[in-house]
Amino acid sequence: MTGPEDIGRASRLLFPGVGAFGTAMEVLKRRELVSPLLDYLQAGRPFLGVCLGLQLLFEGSEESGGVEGLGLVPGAVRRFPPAPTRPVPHVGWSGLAAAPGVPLLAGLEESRFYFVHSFRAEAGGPAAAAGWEAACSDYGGAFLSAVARGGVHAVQFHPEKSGEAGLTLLRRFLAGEAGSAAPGALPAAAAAPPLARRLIACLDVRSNDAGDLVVTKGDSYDVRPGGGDVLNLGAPAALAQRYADEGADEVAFLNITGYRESPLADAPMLALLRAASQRVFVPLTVGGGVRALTDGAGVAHSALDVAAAYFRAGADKVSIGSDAVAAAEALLAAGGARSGASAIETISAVYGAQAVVVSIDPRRVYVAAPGDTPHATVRAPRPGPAGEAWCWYQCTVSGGREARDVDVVQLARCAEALGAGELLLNCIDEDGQGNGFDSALVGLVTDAVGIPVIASSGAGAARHFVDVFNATGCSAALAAGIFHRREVGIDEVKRCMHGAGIATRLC
Ligand code: 1PR
Repeated sequence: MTGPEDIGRASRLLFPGVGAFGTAMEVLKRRELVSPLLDYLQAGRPFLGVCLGLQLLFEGSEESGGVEGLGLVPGAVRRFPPAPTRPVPHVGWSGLAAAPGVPLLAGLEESRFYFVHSFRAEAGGPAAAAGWEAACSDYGGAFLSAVARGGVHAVQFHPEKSGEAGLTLLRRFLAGEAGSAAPGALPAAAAAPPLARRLIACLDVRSNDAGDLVVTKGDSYDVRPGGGDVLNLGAPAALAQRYADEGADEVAFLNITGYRESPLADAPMLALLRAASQRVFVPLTVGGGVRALTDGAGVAHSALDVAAAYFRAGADKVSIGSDAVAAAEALLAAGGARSGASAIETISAVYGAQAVVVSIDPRRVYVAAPGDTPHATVRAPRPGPAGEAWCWYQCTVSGGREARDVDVVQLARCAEALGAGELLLNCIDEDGQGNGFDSALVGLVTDAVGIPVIASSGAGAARHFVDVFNATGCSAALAAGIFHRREVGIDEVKRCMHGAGIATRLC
C-alpha cells in the first residue's frame, strides 16, 4: 500500500491491525486513508480486517478513549473485565459459533483459531441490530469473533496464525467468496469450543563451535555437559516446522547467547525467523538480547530497534529476560513510578502488551521457615540441601549466570505493571530434569498476576502437563527436551490432556 489512490484500485483489501487503536487511527488519518477506505467499505467491496482491523471498523474503543474509529459498524470496543480465572490478554486457540450465510466461515465451527487481544466488542450489541454479527466466541461472555456484510469481513482472531483452518479462510477470501447482505442469526457462544490450554515447543538456539545455528538443550541451563561441545539437537527451522505440523500451539525460539551478543548483528538468527515464518502458521515468539545496546561500530540501538528487527523477520511476540529484571529493580527502587523508558514499556506502547512476553529464569533458595526471608515463599517441592522445608525463587540474568535480589512474585508484578502481556516462567532447578513442572512456583505466580502465565521446565511425560494444568491457573505449558529427543510426542500430550478433560486443540 503506498497511498490513498491504491485503495480504490484494489480488488481485495486485507487489513491486518497491530498495535493500539488510537495510534492506528492516527496513522490512517495522517496518510489520508480514512475517506477512501470508507468509500471502499461502504460499497461492500472485498475486505478482510484482522484483529485491530476488526476493531477499527467500530465507532470507538475504550483502549483510546475519545478517539473515533471508522464507524462502519455501530457500537464500541471495550476491555475484557478482569477475573481471577480469566487472564487478560485473551491469548490462545478458541472456537467460533458462526451465523449461517457467511461462506468464509462455513464448516469451520469445529476448528479453533488463534486470538490475542485485550479488547473486544460484545455480542448482542448495536452491531447485531445492524446485521453485522457473523460469529461469536466465549470468554466470560459472548464477544464478536467475526463481523460480515456483503463483501466486507473482519475477524478478531489471526487466520494467518491459525494453522490449516486459518489458511482455508484466507484462501476463500482470495477466491472471492462473499456472503449475503447480512448473516443469519448468531448461535449461542456456548456452542463454540472454549479457549484451549496451549502447548508450546521451545527451541533454545545458539551457534555451536563449528559456527552453525543449532537447537541445543542442557540440564539446568548447562548446554556443554562435562565442559564439551555445545549439544546439537537439530536445525531450528526444520524442527519448528515439525512441531507446528505435529500440533504445537506456538513455537518459541530463545536466542540463548543473545544476552552477550547483538541480535541485530546475528544475521543467521534473523534469517531463521524469516524462514520459519514462511512455513510455520502458528505464533512465533523470539527471545534473547532484547535490550538497548551499542553495536561493534559504536552505534546505539534501543530495545525497540531490536524488537522491531525480530518482528520484521517474522516474530509475533518478543520475550525479554535479563532486561526485565533490571526494569523491575528500577521500578522497585522508584517506589513503583514508571520511567517509560524500559524495554517492556517502549515495546508494549508501540506493538501492544500482547506482543511482549517476559521470560523469568528463577532458581530456588531454600529456607527453614518463611520468616527467614522477606521474599514470597512456598513449601519446597523437595527438601533443600540442609533439609529446609521452604523456598523462595530468586530471579537471575544472563542465562542463569547471575542472581539478583528480586523474587519471582516481585518480577511478575513489575512486568505486568510495566505492560507485559504474558510471562514465560522457567525454573532452573527443574530444567531438563524430567520430573514434572514446579506447580508450587507456577501457582505462586499465576495467583499474583492477571496476565497469562506459561509454565516451563521439567516436563518428562504427558501426564506432567495434565498435572500442572489441574494444579494451577497457567494458560500454557512449554517443553523442550522431551520433544527434541522424541521421548514424548506433541499429539500424545494433547490426547492425554483431552482424556483428562482439559480443553486442548486437537489437530
Ligand atoms: O536475557 O533477554 O537475553 O534472554 C535470554 C533467554 O535465553 C531467556 O529467555 C533465557 O531463559 C534463555 N536462556 C539463556 N540461557 C539459557 C540456557 O539454557 N543456557 N535457556 C537459556 C532457557 C529454558 C527453557 C527451556 C525450558 C524447558 N531455556 O526455555 O526450554 O526449561 O526445558 P525442558 O522441557 O527440557 O525441561 P535475555
